Amino acid sequence: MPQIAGTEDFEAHLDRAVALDARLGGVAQVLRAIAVASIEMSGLIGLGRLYGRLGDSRASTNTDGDVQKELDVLANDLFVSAFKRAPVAAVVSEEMSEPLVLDPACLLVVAMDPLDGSSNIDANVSIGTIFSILPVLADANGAEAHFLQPGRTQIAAGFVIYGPQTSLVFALGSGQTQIFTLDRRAGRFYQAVSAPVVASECAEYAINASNYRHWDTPIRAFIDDCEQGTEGPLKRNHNMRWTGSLVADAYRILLRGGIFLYPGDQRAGYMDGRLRLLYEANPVAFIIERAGGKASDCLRPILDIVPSAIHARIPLVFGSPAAVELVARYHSDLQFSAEHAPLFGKRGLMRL
Ligand code: AFP
Repeated sequence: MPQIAGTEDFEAHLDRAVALDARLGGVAQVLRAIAVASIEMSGLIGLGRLYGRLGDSRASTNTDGDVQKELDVLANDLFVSAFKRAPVAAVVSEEMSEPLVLDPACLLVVAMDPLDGSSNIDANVSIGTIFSILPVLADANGAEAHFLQPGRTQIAAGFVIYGPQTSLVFALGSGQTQIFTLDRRAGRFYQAVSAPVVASECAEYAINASNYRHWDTPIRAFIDDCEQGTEGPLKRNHNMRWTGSLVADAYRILLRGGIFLYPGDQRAGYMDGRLRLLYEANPVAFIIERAGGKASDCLRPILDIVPSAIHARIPLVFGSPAAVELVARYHSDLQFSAEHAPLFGKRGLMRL
């Protein structure tokens, strides 16, 4: 089967970007390192149990307090090794409690979730590597300071999804989002979708509905309205998808629209939701915004938020702009939220 004629390969794409803006030279080297490491990751994941018990839990836990899976640690080591061969000053990872300093003379830092969705490894569901590339701060007081910048300062960001296809989804510099897919026969990534645009409207929502009883009223009201379909105030039927893998939901929304919600809720430790600002919300927000979508913490644009700590959590809502704006209205206008909630009569504004 020949490669689809005319599709640009990843190397040529980066060369062209650097030719247009020489300042992107260092970032291009980091992206090349991510691509090479992800090809190795893709091969290991593709073997599944033939490679080993990748989904087995280890005695160790990560910053989440989550038990680490074999593949979490393997992925972290693999990408850290890759960044040692690239112009990277320091790395923050979900699998490491502190920043890892590599070459302090370099001008870039990388925050990553080396393997997101690891609870899906043994279920053979798409999982991913999520990355955020930031410029170092000239006056930083310690390695951590470089990472406490709002996501709008990212120079490049995105994720690799290890699914039926292994695809590298990223935005670089001021460019639009790009999707490059791995041709295993050649061992190279080729452009699959140039500048995808997130559909402005949304007929599909992604949320873990088992947490309904823990949600605040605005989220309940929005989901209730989605479930009311054409009989409700949104006047359209909705479908629901929840893969339990951020990169899989993000990839689907990038290509067919929809809205993803992981709000804060009343469970212990979930006041700010489950997802991390630095290496999950910011990279996803970066590629979604560059594709015409929106990303918020239910109210504020994700990319404007200054992280309070390197592993800080943040509520995350992203996807079709009209839907993200509507969720913000349910939060900013509680009267609107209350009047919209068809079950308003059965509950007050705030949960008892
Ligand atoms: P794991 O890496 O522990 O599998 O978590 C995946 C994730 O961070 C993100 O990819 C999913 O969207 C979200 O958690 C799923 O969370 P719930 O298991 O609470 O639905």
